[in-house]
Amino acid sequence: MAKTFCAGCGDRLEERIIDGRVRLICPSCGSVTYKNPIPATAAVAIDSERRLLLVRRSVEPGKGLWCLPGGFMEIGETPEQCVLRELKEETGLDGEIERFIGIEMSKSTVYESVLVAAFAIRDWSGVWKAGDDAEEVRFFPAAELPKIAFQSHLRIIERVSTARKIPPEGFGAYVITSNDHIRIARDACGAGARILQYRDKSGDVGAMLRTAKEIRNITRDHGTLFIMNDRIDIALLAEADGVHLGQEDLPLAEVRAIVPPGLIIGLSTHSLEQALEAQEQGADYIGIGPIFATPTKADYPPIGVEALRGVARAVSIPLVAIGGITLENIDPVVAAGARSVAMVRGFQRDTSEVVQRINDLFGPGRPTR
Ligand code: TZP
Ligand code: MG
Repeated sequence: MAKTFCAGCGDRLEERIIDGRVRLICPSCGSVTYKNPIPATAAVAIDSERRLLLVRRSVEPGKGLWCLPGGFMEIGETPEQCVLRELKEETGLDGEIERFIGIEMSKSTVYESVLVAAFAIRDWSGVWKAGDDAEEVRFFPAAELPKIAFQSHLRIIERVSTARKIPPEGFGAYVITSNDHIRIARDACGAGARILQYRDKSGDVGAMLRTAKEIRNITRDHGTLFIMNDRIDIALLAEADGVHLGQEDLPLAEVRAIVPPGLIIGLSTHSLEQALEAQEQGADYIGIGPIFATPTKADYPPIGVEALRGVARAVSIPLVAIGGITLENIDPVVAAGARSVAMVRGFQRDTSEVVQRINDLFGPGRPTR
């Protein structure tokens, strides 16, 4: 849909450099025709099984591929009105705006450049029925998404999906900070840790927030996932990737309801029953332990590697073995099916070397569960 003719006098437009940019100008009347991205919206609706609502496109561009429900804004419409109208037209569903997710841009063969404002939708209801430029409506699990028509939609999905952030083969070394949190974060990230948890029981929340922000910068620079232990407020304020909850913290479902979609929620479990329950509740990963006796969690009886083997067989979500693990006793833990190993004391000294040694243990040829 290239702009070729002057909308005012119909003469053929010419390209000319104006203010350092290539502009389209009419040689007859001198008016400039500007090219701008076209504003559109996209809806992110997730069902109780955390599947994502997609529609299959019946028109170009991207005919036959899938995308988020959405479309172009009409004059006189707010972005919120637009996304709810498009949702209704394409899927038959009514919904409410939960929150603004963000803006992503797409290059388009037809429209040149599209600006997509994405909104999370809650309390959607009605009977799904494809309409308008959609020929099919379906909910997809995050791990089984079809080919997505637009780069902007893919990036929006990446923003809201936790499953896409978690490596299917596990994290390898799951580093938990203690004492000198910043130093451990720097060394661990520099050595290739894929995930780092900031665990601070000091109770000084002001100092914790400052440390969390610093750890956010370090982890971001290295592409390491940053998980905040216990504190949802600090996780959100420091823009962590996730929060790690214990059995005595706020219930997972309640936390899920107040955090942005895409925030990873991990849960500590201490038995097979708790692990299955955590999976059922929709935890993104589970910590299981203590495997061995540990002064770091002295009140909890160790569950042993046989119990770990049972849990590794029974659950399908990522599993992190924790508690009393050292480089000396890690082999049976790996053999029992752990694909990730978390330590507190174990990362206090020689952090870089220990991270590398543990990551190496999870290379090709490791035991599978
Ligand atoms: N949860 C279960 S055991 C444990 C936590 C936080 C502590 C692990 O610490 P260490 O020093 O690696 O034994
Ligand atoms: Mg805790």
